Amino acid sequence: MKVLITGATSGFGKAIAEKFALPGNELWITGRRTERLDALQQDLQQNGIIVKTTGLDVRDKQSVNALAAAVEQEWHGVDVLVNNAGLALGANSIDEGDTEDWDDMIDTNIKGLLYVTRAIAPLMRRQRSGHIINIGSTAGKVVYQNGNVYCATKFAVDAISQSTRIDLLPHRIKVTSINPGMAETEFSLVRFKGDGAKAGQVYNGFEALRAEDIADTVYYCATLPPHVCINDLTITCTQQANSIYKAGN
Ligand code: NDP
Ligand code: 8X3
Repeated sequence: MKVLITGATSGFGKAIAEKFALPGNELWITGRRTERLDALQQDLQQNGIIVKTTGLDVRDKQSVNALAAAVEQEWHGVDVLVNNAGLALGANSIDEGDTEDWDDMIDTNIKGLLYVTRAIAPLMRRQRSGHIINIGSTAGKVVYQNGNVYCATKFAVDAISQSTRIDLLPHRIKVTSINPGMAETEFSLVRFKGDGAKAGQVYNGFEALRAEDIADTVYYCATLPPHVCINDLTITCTQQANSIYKAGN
């Protein structure tokens, strides 16, 4: 299986790369922090896995198209695309939000995902197979206070997944949207701009999902028989019901 992953430098994306690092699979890992990509590549290659890396900011359309051209030249096709790169920035009331943060979230979570899909889907169409796995969120199912623009981007991912599935139906391309609840990755550290204490508080008092839980789920979806597609899957830790309802200890 040839697997292309965006945002593989930490959290879900890194765990997904590690999960798929099995004999017979080839990985193409991307993200902006290239030193992390190189370290992960070295780590996985020690086990004999072929891993390619590309420093990629999904907001940069030209870089995305260059990646797709390289993938076409070297792989000729892609079996699984995991559109994972994404982020939340800030958690403010709509009347107090930082519009720069809004731009970054919209450009990454919506437009970046679209650019990558637009560039890679034709390779799948040509081979008449493929699987696009979009990482959405419980925030794309139920909004929460101060989630406003982040939630909107994940609602957009939900809509894009649904319509991509319909558009690519004639080409035998699967589209799966995986919607995780709260998971302890670097997500909150990024959201709170490096404030570790604030980020840690988010997960205090309950056992959140781990990156490996999502990697296992992605792997399960990607290894079902060719005639089976999980369209939409919401996964939370046991102490969370949705974006709003959580149980403490
Ligand atoms: P992390 O912060 O640990 O990882 C985010 C990844 O996205 C990093 O590899 C980062 O790489 C990459 N990324 C961010 N911006 C860009 C960009 N412009 N171009 C390319 N890559 C980028 O968080 P998670 O692993 O938790 O997040 C992964 C996805 O899961 C996101 O889409 C997030 O919205 C979603 N999610 C997270 C949940 C959680 O609670 N953790 C729950 C539900 C969904 P780099 O900075 O090196 O570019
Ligand atoms: C991340 C989950 O609840 O922090 O998508 O928005 S949440």
